[in-house]
Formats: sequence, structure tokens, C-alpha cells
Amino acid sequence: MARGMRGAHLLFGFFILGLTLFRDADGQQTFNDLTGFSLNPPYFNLAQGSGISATATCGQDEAGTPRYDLYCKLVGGPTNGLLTQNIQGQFCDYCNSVDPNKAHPVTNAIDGTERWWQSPPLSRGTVYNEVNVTLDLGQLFHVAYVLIKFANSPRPDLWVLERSVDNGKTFTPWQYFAHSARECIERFGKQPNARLLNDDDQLCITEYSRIIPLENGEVVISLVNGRPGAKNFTYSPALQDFTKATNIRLHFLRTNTLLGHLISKAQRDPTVTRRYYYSIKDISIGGRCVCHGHAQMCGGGRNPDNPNRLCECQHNTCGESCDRCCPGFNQKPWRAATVDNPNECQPCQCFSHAFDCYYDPEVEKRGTSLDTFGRFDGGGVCINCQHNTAGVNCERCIEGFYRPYGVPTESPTGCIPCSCDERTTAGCEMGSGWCICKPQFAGENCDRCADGHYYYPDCFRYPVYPVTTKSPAGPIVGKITCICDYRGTLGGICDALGRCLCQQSVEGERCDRCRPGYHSFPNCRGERDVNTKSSVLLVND
Ligand SMILES: [Ca+2]
Repeated sequence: MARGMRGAHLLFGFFILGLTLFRDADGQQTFNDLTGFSLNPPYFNLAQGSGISATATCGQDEAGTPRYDLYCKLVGGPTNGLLTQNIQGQFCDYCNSVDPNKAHPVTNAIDGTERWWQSPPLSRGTVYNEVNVTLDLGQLFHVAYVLIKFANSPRPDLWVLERSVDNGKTFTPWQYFAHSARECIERFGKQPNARLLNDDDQLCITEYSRIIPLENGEVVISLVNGRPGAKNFTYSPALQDFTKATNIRLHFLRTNTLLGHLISKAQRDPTVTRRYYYSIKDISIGGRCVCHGHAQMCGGGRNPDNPNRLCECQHNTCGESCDRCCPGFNQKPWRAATVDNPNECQPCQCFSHAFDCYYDPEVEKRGTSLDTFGRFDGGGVCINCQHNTAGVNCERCIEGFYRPYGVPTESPTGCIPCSCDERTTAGCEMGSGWCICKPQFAGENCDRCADGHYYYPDCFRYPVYPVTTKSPAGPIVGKITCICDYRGTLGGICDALGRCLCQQSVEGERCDRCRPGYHSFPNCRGERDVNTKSSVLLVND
């Protein structure tokens, strides 16, 4: 009982420490003030409600089939213990996964009771030196500390605390534990018990691999405390990254032994090796949701049945980790909140014609996106403008529609159809509704061809051919317009060299006069030939 109280006390101490760790340097009075504009949910024990698994467990085989595993404790047998549990002065017992009193499933490690998880004793095989216990947190969290209380065995001799940020696909070391300084260097390439210089330094610790205490030992791992960014978590992306985890793995490599692992002969003596195994009574993980400073609460308070403890996002942010702007709030790019700035997501100005928008840095550079304050600030582009509207802000009418003067931009019925001839016009002017001629037409009523075009109402464009001309300075590549009288030309008007292609009875550089013997251009009738419009193609050279 006293031990349990001590554990609770330690956890409470860490909780307070955790709060302090995430405070900012300018120490104020309430938790929110301490983090400035950056909101952060409180800590809780992430181990509760996590998934947990072990690669091997005492009392069951690899397939999960129940079996008897005899084990003995390293501490001496009790003088008043049951005779069956006392073998040659050792306190012994067996595991069996079907017997509720002898089962030691890994879920015992996070059940909040005195029951414990136990690995197979090495008498079942020395391969059980290497055992993994993995916690699946279900989503990304910032982890401030890990507290492990061991049960009826010493703490492990050699192991690695590992984390995953990709839901268990890959794991990287978080902290190393070895019995000796030499092993830190030789096994892990780490200086033992080194000073923390960087937020993401991986320590190798020797103090937790001592054999004493023989049972009920504890390991406390702080992933924030003592690191350079600890007092300024919001400003330390390296520490923010270093504390992230979706899964935590205890990768045990070697059990602690009384005589030391150098005596290999003893490793094969079952009366010795049945005393070597791992056991965990309780794992606590202090952490909180990763909400990028955009949430004060981690969901689950509202819905305790929800296994996913989602951020209750503020600042117009959305997503599991408040890691993006909500639909319709992409006027500015998403950013994490800082002490100085909440970096709220800004609404787009779509004049009530669209529900969503996206951020385009090019649009921001051009300064063509209007915000809700009427400034060209940000790069929001409205998606799927309704009510016959278009444009970055759904601010104009689509082609063929116009908004009469005095009608507000927000009006859902503001854009009405133009009354213009669709053959010669491209919509009409906003406000006035005046018809706008297509490029090839001109005139108030778009009833003649524009300059550079001919043959109303088709109004073809005079073709343009690339040519190369010689000049004293050298060849110049340029373009010329072939200017021909379309009434006297054929087909493509010009050839590739820019020469006009005249009808049979027409001549001249521009095909603008009748050949000798013909008259009345452009009809060019001959004396005998009354009306010749031959299709014979002649190139006048
Ligand atoms: Ca327990």
C-alpha cells in the first residue's frame, strides 16, 4: 500500500512537472496565459485506453496456447510461504494463461491494478531475453514522460525505449538503457549519461540497469525535462518533434542476473534461468494531443467512450491534430499557433456563393484575392462558385451573365443573362449589360469586322506567316501580315511566303484588280466569259 502511494505521488509530481515543462519563459499566472496565444490541452495518462501487445508472455506459447511455465523469484522464499511454492529456498510459482490467478497477460501492465505482465522465464529458452512490449496510442501525441513500475523481477539489464510516429510501421530509439558505460558505447554508440545538448539527443542511461531493487523497481524517463527547449516548448520544433509518438515500444534485450551474464554455463541451468524474466506492474505515459497550439481540450472529456482523443480545435482549424484550416478558411496558409500569434485560419471572401476555398501562393503574390475585410490580402481561391458566378472571390458573373448596377455582390440572384447576339458577342458589361463584341467584330452592334479581319459575318483573321528576312546585321526572324483583298483571293488568301493567292481573273500584289481582258472588279467579267469565278489556283509570280 505504501508503495502504491509512493507511485501515485511520483506520478502526481510528474504531472505538475509536466505542466511546468510546457510553460513558457515569461511565467504568468494561469495555464493559458503561460502559453500566450498558443492553446494546449492538459496532460493525461495515455497508457489508459491504449492498445498493448507483447511478443511473448509467461503461461502461453507463441500461438497463444496456454502452458505451464515454472518461474522463481530472485528474492529468497518466504519462511511462512506455502510449501509448494518453496523449492530449495526459492520462492516459485507457475504461469498459465487459462487460470485467472496464474495468468499474466500484457494488458495487466496498463490495468491500474497490482496485477502484472510477465515474460517467459529464460529456462524456456534464452531467446526470451529479447521481448517487445508495444503500446499503440491510437493517434499522434506529445509524450512528456514514461514511468514503468516493474513487478516481481529486477529492472531489465539492457533495453531500448523506442517510438513510432507512423502508427507502428517504423520505430526509432528514444532512450537507451545499459548496465555499463562500456555497453552504451559498444552496443549503442552513445556516450553514457551524457549532458543533454540538443532537444533530440538520445541518452544512454546506466542507473536503471542496477539489479537492486530485486523487485518493484521503477524507471522514469522524462523526454522533455532538462532539454534546451523544455522551457520554450512552443518555440522548439525539434523538441516538439522529439516528443511525438503514435506507438511506444519497450525493446528488451537482456534480463538482469544475479551472477552476471558472463557465466554462460549458468544460462543453461534451468534452476538458475527460471529466475530470469521481465515483469511489469504498471506503465504510465504522460502526454497530450498534438494540436499545434490550436486546442485547449483533447476530446474524450466530452465523449469518454471515444477511443480517439481528438483535439477540440479552435482558431478555425480542423483535422485530428488541428493541422489544417477548416473548409472556407484558407485565405492564409495554415500555421501552428505561437506564443505571439494564434495564427488563426482566415475566412475566404466568396460573397456567399461558395462554401470552400483553397490557398494559392501565386494568387497572394499577384494580390488578386479579396479578404473579408475588403483588402487584397492572402491567397484564398473560392471553389465551385454558385449562382452563375466566377472568379477568385466569386465576385463576377460567368460569361453571358451580368450583374446590374446597384445589385449587391452577395445576391444569389444578382447575375442575370445578357441580352446580346451570341454569334457576335462575348457576354456583356458588368453593371450596364452592354454587349461586348467578340474580338473579330466591331461596331456598336458588333455588325462589322474588326481591324485585321474580313468577310462579315465570318470575319476571318488575315493570316500571318513567319518569314525570315535578310538585313545587313544578319538574318532577322519576324512576321508579316499578308494584306490581300479577300474579294480577289482564293482559299488560304496567302501562301507560305506571304504572297496573295489571286483568283483566275484577278491580279496584283494584293489581288485587287482584274487581269487584262477582264473588268468590273471584284467580279472581273471577260468579254466572252460572263461570270467567271473559276477555282483554278494561280500563284502570281
Ligand atoms: Ca497492473
